Amino acid sequence: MKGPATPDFRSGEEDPTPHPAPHPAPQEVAARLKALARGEGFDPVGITLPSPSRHSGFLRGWVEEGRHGTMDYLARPDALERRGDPRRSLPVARSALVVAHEYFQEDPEGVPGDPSRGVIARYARGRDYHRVVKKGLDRVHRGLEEELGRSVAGRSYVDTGPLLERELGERAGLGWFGRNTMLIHPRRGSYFFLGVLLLELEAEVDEPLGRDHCGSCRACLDACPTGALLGRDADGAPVMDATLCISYLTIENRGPIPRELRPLMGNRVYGCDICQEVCPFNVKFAEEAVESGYAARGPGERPVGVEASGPAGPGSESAAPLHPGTDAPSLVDLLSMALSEEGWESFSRGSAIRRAGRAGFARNVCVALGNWLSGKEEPPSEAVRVLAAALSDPESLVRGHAAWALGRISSAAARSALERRASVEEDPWVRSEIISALEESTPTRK
Ligand code: B12
Ligand code: SF4
Ligand code: SF4
Repeated sequence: MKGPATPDFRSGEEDPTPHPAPHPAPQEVAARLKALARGEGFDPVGITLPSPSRHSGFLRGWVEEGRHGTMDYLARPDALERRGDPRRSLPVARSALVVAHEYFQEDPEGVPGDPSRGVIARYARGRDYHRVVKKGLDRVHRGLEEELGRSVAGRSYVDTGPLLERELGERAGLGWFGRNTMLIHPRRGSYFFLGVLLLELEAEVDEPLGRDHCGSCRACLDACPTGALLGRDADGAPVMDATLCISYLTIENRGPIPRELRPLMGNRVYGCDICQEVCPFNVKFAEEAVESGYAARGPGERPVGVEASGPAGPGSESAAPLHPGTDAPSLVDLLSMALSEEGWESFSRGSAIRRAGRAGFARNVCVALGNWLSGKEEPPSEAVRVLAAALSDPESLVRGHAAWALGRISSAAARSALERRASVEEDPWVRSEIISALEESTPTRK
């Protein structure tokens, strides 16, 4: 029996079976990746091997000491394993592209100097960076596949998986570990997000900077209001006690803020930039970010690129704004917004701020109000009114912090709001906050 005719390719007949394109040279992959990444606005960019972490022992010790607080996603055994080795996330990975996306913006007039206004950390004033950076990385990935004419296995991460992003960034030459634990670039500073694209293709790697540029500077350690930065350990690793960090307390922490730390937060209602603001590398090199999506927004506005959900949503001509902006918002307006689900939904849509949750954010604003009002001779009545309203919030977390804030005010109105709530409050922790607040408050003014 005669089999099917065998095609003779040497004769020029076309091969019907698709053949994978040959492996491109590592130098070519690196050059293409970097050009594509820069085209997306990422800068600096670098490449490293997805090899095991040199510092997973440090991470384990840090977690064992409880420095991570309640961030259980850092401490789970499987997550520790995966953080220690990027190939646990993508076994075929042979290279890691690490990109920086800058987000610096000047503080709007009013913050941080005016204690009646809330300070939102720069990184969270505009559009959620996870989406912005991830979309950019995915476009780089697709662009590489198009240019090479083949599919390339890969996965992108922006604080979205168990990778030690700063360590990968350090290895890819994007910066060094500052005493404030940030990855700092010697001519750009540290106001940048990191994103990582793991790829199956080999790519030429970059050299780490290999030098700590902090020298004898200790500005961040001296400026941190809560003493969260503990300096370098015997091996030179910068150590933070995250349970003391305002960023942790206002974003990741789901429970009450320890009483002794509340006064140290000032008017920081979401995240904290202090240890970056004082860093000489930011003072000298930080420049307004090119990415417009990260810009602060005014009352009723959504982050650039985020669509409104309904026809009469905030920002539309017909409706009054449901929420304040992220540019020096008044604390009273912030708390009024956060006491309503609708206001919170509108304010946090498309923003990284959503991570704190409504109750967590309201908690933070109550603390900032308490810090502002404790120094006031005549507390503004609208501030006392909104805190009194927060005493009836469905979440005990909000009620307890509102009680603390009212206890910092020496007015009869604050005291009577506390007394009224004391007669109906059933939650034991909130009751204890009300009792302490009543002990602390002295009714001298109306
Ligand atoms: C958990 C977390 C936090 C926690 C803990 C922060 C911390 N310092 O660990 C909290 C909530 C406090 C936090 C705060 C902030 N965060 Co954060 N956070 C993370 C997250 C998810 C994990 C970090 C982590 O693993 N921490 C555990 C510690 C042990 O790891 P590490 O900091 O990488 O520590 C390394 C060094 O100690 C080093 N090391 C060990 N031994 C040795 C020895 C020597 C000699 C040396 C030099 C180094 C060294 O190895 C360790 C492991 O890599 C990352 C995203 C990610 N997946 O990586 C973002 C990330 C680190 N955060 C980021 C940002 C922007 C912030 C804030 C600025 C936000 C804000 N404005 O409020 C603040 C900054 C506070 C600060 N000073 O760090 C960026 C940082 C970008 C940059 N330029 O560095 C990241 C990378 C997110 C992103 N994708 O952009 N964050
Ligand atoms: S982010 Fe703020 S609280 Fe946290 S370490 Fe830096 S200065 Fe301290
Ligand atoms: S403030 Fe000084 S010590 Fe801190 S990270 Fe910057 S250069 Fe290093």
